[in-house]
Amino acid sequence: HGLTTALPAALERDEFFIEYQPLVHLGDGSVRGAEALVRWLHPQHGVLGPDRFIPLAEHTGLIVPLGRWVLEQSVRQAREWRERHGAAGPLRINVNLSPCQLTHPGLVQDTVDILERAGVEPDALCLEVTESALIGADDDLLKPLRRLAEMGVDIALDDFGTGYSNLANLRRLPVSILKLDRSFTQGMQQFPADPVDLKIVEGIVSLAHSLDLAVTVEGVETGAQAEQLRILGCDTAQGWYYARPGPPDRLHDLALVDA
Ligand code: G
Ligand code: G
Ligand code: MN
Ligand code: NA
Repeated sequence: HGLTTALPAALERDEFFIEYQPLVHLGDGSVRGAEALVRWLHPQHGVLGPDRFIPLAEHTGLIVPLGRWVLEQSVRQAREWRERHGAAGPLRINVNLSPCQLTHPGLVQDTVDILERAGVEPDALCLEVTESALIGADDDLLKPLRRLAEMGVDIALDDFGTGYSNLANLRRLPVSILKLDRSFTQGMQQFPADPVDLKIVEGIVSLAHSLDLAVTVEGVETGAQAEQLRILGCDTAQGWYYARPGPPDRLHDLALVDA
């Protein structure tokens, strides 16, 4: 596969870049942070989204150095926002982790080093792991996540609700945030929303809060969705209604607007 063989050189030639999508507090609409989303500016094919190359990078193991690069860039960016943002409050950064990064022995130390080099406190960082990556996870897999969580790094369960995980299982995972999958948000398109969808989200939010987990909703595209999800008690939202993924300076500007 052409893209696969081009990946290592692309990392060396600095062809990857990161876009940031804001995370918005549903209660007051303020920007609280952003999710880092990697892209590849391919010399022939133009901008490629992660769906085009992350699976290839996972397959070849390049995801480990690529993931480390994404983490380093994102944490440095968070540092820059925090310096420029001043009184408006700290902006947090969410970074996606692949399952292969979880099993790589360097994860904890690399993360500690990256935070220290940038002078960023662990509680400014949230690592997103998909629900499916943690289904049936044994203690060896959870150990590095536990250590990161003990240091103050937030762990979010990404795409929650798509992996049919045992809800009772949530208790033993070192997660502090549930990211509710886009499919739930799509059920809120009409106002009022489908009563069954409302009940399901209401149930998830109440379970999450009773376990001390915050709820972030993805894929918010309209004000009506945002309003219904706010009424249901969701804490944070992300989606095109607020902003598409974009360059770091735009996030800074958005955050200043509501400062
Ligand atoms: O925003 P976009 O459509 O490009 O993101 C698609 C998917 O790619 C997201 O669900 C996200 O989980 C994944 N993704 C984006 N950036 C990264 C990354 O740096 N590492 C990993 N492992 N996945 C990412
Ligand atoms: O990690 P995750 O797979 O959740 O990454 C977010 C993905 O969802 C990215 O591909 C991003 O571009 C996409 N996305 C972000 N906001 C919206 C939205 O409001 N609607 C839709 N349909 N997709 C979105
Ligand atoms: Mn994510
Ligand atoms: Na997601």
